[in-house]
Amino acid sequence: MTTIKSAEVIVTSPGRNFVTLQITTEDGTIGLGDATLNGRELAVAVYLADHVIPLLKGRDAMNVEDTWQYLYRGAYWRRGPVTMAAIAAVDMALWDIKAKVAELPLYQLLGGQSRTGALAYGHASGRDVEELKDSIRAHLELGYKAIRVQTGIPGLDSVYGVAASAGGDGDRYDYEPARRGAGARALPVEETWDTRAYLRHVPTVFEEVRHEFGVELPLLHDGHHRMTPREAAQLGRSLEPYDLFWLEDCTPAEDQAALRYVREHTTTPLAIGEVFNSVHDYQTLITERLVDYVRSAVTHTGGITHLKKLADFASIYGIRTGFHGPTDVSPVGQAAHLHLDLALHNFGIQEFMRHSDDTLEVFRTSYRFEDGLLHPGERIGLGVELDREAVRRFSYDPAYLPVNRLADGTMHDW
Ligand code: KDG
Ligand code: MG
Repeated sequence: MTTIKSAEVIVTSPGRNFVTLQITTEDGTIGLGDATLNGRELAVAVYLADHVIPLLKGRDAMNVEDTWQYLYRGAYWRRGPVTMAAIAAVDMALWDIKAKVAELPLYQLLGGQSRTGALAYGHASGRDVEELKDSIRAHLELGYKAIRVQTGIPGLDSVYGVAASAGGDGDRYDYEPARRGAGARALPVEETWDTRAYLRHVPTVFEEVRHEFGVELPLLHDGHHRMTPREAAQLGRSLEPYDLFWLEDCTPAEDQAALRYVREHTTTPLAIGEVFNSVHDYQTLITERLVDYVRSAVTHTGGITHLKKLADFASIYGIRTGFHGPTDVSPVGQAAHLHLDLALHNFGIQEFMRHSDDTLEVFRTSYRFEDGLLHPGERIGLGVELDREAVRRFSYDPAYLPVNRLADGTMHDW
């Protein structure tokens, strides 16, 4: 019997917070879904517990599409990160169950293997160029075949996304951007930002990196939504000689039309979408071919059902995927990405940061990283199991993403 018997929200914090939905059917099949929304975790946990779980009992777990539409249309209030993360968790869990019932790894239900593994990119960063080069070397030694390059900026104390720069609280800023400010209350860390200094410095860094590591290595860069269209066009142009794989999130993502200006002024490939939660957020970007890669995460874009629709829509316009895979997407969400990556024809690249050892104790995964490629493994379903004893060891610990201010104190975009 594949009728849903129960569903439970599990919040755990093995180094960072994760929200997981576990759905159990009458015959005891268990499905897992990731509902983690970095810095706003409890909003999704409550939405699931109070508004979604009561609707699930008695539904047939096999009807994945119908349940998706029921939760999306039934809410009346469409989209939004909280709603879409909650729907995503249900959707992932139901796909997990369906693949377990079929006794197949999930990618087999999504079309089977289009490739032997998914090209992954890792995160290299450094406070200065020497530290950055060391980080790139370390990633190459680990087997990475594509590398995201982030750098400290002279004159700025800390830069979001740069491991080891001092954060607003003076601690090392290892790559977990959600942290607490100083003091008893968990306020967001405040950082100072200077776009002109950034635009001056970044091309000089890519010059040195290309000089040292050659022209072949695929290099990526994340602008974290910090530029105006004109500034983004300037950066895109100044990076053209260094032949980037992509420039990510150059402008604030909600302004789709901004990418028209950027596109007209630079041939640097563009990627966007980690903060999007619906295929509708991409309508202009895709139909006008304003980007080269769609960056959604399965967790924040309504799950496997909706992400597959996005990928198929993008494929019609020759646009590829590059799903968002930082450590705030849990191993459950990352496993879902890998099954899609293996199956989708228009797969481009997969972001990959290894989760901490504590996290991997809580979430027992079957996926593997070998020679620069990720593979979801052959375990049936998503291939992730939750260790309930380990879950209990790590209780919720509030943390927020930092905010940026300009030198005059004004809040800055990202
Ligand atoms: O929660 C925010 C992070 O997921 C984000 O900062 C990571 O920009 C990011 C990336 O590209 O991985
Ligand atoms: Mg990003």
